[in-house]
Amino acid sequence: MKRILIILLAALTAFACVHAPAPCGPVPTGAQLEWQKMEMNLFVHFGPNTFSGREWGLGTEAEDLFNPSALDCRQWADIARRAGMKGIILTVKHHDGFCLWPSPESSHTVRESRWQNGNGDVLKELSEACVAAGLKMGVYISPWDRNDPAYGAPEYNEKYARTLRSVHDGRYGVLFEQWFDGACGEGPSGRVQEYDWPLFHRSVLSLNPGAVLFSDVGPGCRWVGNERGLAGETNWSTLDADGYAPGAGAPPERSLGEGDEDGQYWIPAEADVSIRPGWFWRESENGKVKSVDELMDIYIGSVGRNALLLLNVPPDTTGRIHPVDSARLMAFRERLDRVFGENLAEGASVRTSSSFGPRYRGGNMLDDRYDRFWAAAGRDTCATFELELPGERLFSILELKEYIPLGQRIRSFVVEIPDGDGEWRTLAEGTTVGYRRLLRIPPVRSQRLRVRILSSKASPVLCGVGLYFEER
Ligand code: FUL
Repeated sequence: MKRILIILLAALTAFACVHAPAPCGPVPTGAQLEWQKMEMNLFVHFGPNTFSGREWGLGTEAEDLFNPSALDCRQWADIARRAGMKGIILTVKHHDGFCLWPSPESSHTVRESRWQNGNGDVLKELSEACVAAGLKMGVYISPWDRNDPAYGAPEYNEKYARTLRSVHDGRYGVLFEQWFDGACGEGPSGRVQEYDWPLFHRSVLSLNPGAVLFSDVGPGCRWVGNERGLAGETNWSTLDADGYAPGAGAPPERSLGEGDEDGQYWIPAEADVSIRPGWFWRESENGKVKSVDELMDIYIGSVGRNALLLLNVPPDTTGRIHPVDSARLMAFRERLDRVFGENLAEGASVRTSSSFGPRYRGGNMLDDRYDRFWAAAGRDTCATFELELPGERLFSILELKEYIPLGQRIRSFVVEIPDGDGEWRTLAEGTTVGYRRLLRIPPVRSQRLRVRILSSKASPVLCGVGLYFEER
């Protein structure tokens, strides 16, 4: 009898495991999923340009130009953490070639400068500050180098690969992202380098397999195609990257912003933008720091469109983030908390057109666990769900989250509320969802709301729904 019971139990468990929604198309790796969950990171442009006022250094600057009077990476990390960011990416080598760490591969580094008598190491200071603040750290190491005499010759590729290895070998901890910039110009010899991308990728991944590699075309994540921090209204995390390369060979701006619905690779978008007009700090731009309203539009247009936001806040010549920028970031955080602090859909009852089984009910969308989701029945690609809130609520943003380990599926949906006659009236329309979609809708007071998926590549799988009110 006991044996029969055990066999029955095993059969039931096996059935439950098999009877789960199947993935659709490419899916993220574990590292890509963790990366996407970071949502918003701090970008830090810092180096000789901070002192010269240039955007692209020439590579001929004296090392002594770099001399921050009161470098404070803990301040950067503290500000990033309080703003709600999860990581920091620092330009440890921009196009001028100057290295913010004593790179063994270069003679144009902090070691050759008078800053801290040549004993300083910004990368080390930042890695310690990130550990203390509980943040992840990533690096921007420009392949284009206007200082290195080898640039433009085949041996430069080897040298650059060694540079990558010397940063990713663990001495600065585990780095979550490697930023490969697309800009590629002439070096001191007047020649342009032909990059060996497979070598560069191998060099990082062999030592740091969890690193997400950024470039115009991934492979870990892709540039969003503009420097305004905005993804397409439609934004697929899949891309047809074959035949394309970073830089001049990149796909058109529109593909980068929107992805490709049937792209073969999972390469989600990263939206980079500066809080100031330039990437580097400049005294003359202290009055041009983006407003909270502008930052909010950027947030909705990036995080709210299935992209990761990489917001650049460049330190000044002291080596600290300027008070104007830090105050703006804190005000931005306050606004985010005010808008998203309370999910007005909480406590709602959820009715769905179908569900894949008892483990995949609509109510799962309202708990905070990412891995508990509503899955519609296998053929229900035009599924709907309806929320009945505990009372009337005023809201102006709808949030939807797809459970992306099963792929990105939804192509389009409509949002409806009942009118006075009990008929459903369309309030807004949306296209893709992805990891997180924030759709601004006309402010409305209602107790009921319906989302109708119009088209989906496979039955929808949603792990989150939210309603929020934003004063505008
Ligand atoms: C660009 C660079 O040329 C800019 O200087 C900046 O670093 C930006 C983030 O990427 O390609």
